[in-house]
Amino acid sequence: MPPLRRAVLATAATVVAAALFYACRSTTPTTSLAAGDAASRVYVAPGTYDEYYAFLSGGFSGQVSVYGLPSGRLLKVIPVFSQNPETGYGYNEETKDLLTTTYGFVPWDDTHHAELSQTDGVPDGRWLFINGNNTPRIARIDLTRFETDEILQIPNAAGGHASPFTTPDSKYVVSATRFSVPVPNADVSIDSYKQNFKGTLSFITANQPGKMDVAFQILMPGYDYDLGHAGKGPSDGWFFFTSYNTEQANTKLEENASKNDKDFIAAVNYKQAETCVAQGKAKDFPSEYDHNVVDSVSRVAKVERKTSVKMLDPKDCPGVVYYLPTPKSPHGVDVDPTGEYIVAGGKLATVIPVHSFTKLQKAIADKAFEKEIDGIPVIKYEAVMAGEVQKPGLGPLHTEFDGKGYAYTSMFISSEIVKWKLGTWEVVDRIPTYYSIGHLMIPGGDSRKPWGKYVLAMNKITKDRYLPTGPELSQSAQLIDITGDKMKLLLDFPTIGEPHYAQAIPASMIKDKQVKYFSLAQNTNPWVTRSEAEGGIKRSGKRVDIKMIAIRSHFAPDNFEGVRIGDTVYFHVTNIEQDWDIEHGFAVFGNTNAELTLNPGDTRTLKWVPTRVGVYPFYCTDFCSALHQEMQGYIRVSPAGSTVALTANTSERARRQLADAQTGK
Ligand code: K7E
Ligand code: CUA
Repeated sequence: MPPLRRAVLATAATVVAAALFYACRSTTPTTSLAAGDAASRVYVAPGTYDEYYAFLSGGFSGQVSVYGLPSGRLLKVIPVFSQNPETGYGYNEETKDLLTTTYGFVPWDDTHHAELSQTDGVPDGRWLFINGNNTPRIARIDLTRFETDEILQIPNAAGGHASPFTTPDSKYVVSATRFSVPVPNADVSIDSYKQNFKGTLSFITANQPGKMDVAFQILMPGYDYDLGHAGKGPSDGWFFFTSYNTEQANTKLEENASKNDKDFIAAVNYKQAETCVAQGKAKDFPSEYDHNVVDSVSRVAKVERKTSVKMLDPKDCPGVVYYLPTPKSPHGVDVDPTGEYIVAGGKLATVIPVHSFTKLQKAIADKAFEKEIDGIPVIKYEAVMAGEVQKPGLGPLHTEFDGKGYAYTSMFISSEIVKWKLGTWEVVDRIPTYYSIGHLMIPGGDSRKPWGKYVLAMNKITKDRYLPTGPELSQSAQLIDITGDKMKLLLDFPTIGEPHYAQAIPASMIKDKQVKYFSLAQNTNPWVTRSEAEGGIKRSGKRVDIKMIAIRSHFAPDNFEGVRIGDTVYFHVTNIEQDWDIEHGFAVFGNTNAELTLNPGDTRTLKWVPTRVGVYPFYCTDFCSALHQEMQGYIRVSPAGSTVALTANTSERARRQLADAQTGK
């Protein structure tokens, strides 16, 4: 959250003071930082598993990190929007195209919101979606492989922040523009903001792997659209987005976008939008965007360039959007498990405002509008407001639910989580966090049926919590028990990048569905090498393709000659192991690219442009066996125009190892 981050740095002293102030008023004793039985509550004995998978956004790392809860053990980093030399993601030829956009190859992005797919309003463990914030995109991660499979670029948008929140059936995930821009983007004066800048709300079809697309976009007034959540139960069919900067400032927003007492939640009736689109009321709007998909059979990513979207103007579709006045510069918008309450986090508000879906329906029927903006009726605050949580603390941002009638709101400025009761709006408990909490997460906590049990606080500042590591300290997550009346701190653990949102799901819903290896017989990578005999080297002009296998503990072939300066070499390496977790790696001396990590049964390709004459070793980078250090080979590079013959040999040693393996020695 860059703007708030900046604010933090500017007012660190105030923040700490506020945190202390609130801590003193807290009903939780702060002298004992953790619950007495905390150690046993988070202890996952060697050889046993965690109860939940937690998926944390990596913020400016661009990736997802997977932790076990309650232990806080890091299980994996899933590369998504940033290249990852650890695995070759975004470097190897098979995955590079996942990071292609209409702006070219984008090797980095900023991820904010991890969102599990849902069935009937409950996370189902099929996929994890996550947004790219800077160059707006949405990625789908397959949870049988923990791999990114698909990335869709969002056109006519800038800052894909309110994303990728899902409808209860994952028919759609959404993306909204945090930064309004000219739509279509054009060379105009920035001072013409009020005339020329627009927002868009995008609905992306999401329930078929490999087929994500922009179903339609809704053209909105030029505000900043910040976060969103779908309705559920009675409010199923609606989507809610917060907006700020309804002042439409284009400079010094910290002051100029903080003037209005209330900004808006946009309540979108997306079933109505579907109807209008079906009736031809949306315009075909020329828009270039890329859809990148990993082919499920060849496992090679491909780019498809799209050229148009359906753009719906609310003026042409009455009843599609209403504005709900909401104090003050709201950030999060969260819908409770019953689907009745819509909770906003007004960063600068002194209350937590809650809207009622029932009242919204009545206000629409009664036309209880105060005005209209660009065809969007603005509903009277009193007509839609269900209640306000009084004196919750300072800087409410995000709310999650435990499914037992309570809500938990993160308070950024006063650094705490506040627990309050839906319906009575009374604060019933509070617990300090260290420090400056952003998102918080309860397993299933934005769904129809939260699993409850824990709330995870994800904090921006960790001063005093961990061993110092130079000027920048780790960001921090804190696990808090919510099974009793009082919240209890159980555990601190550091995170990778900056966590914004996270989601968690019972391990039992994912762990037994894991792919253990890829079938070599079904590998349709065009450069697959299924056996030693299929390996070799081939020249086509200045392109040289090398096909080789990796198996414990050799490459074959492993000696190559006949490559010349001016050639581009592609190493196509197939790991022909057919067993779980038997990985190999591949790296070649002097390469300016990365290594390859090879899953069993997988083919990956590394591009190498040799620039100097000589003999270059390559080796396995993953310690795979007792003879891993023997898993090496050489490639000879001769001058341009050399007549050295193009050859690929399998070394004596490799042949011997193979013979030994075959005779079971
Ligand atoms: Cu509040 Cu990007 Cu969801 Cu960060 S955002 S905290
Ligand atoms: Cu293969 Cu080390």
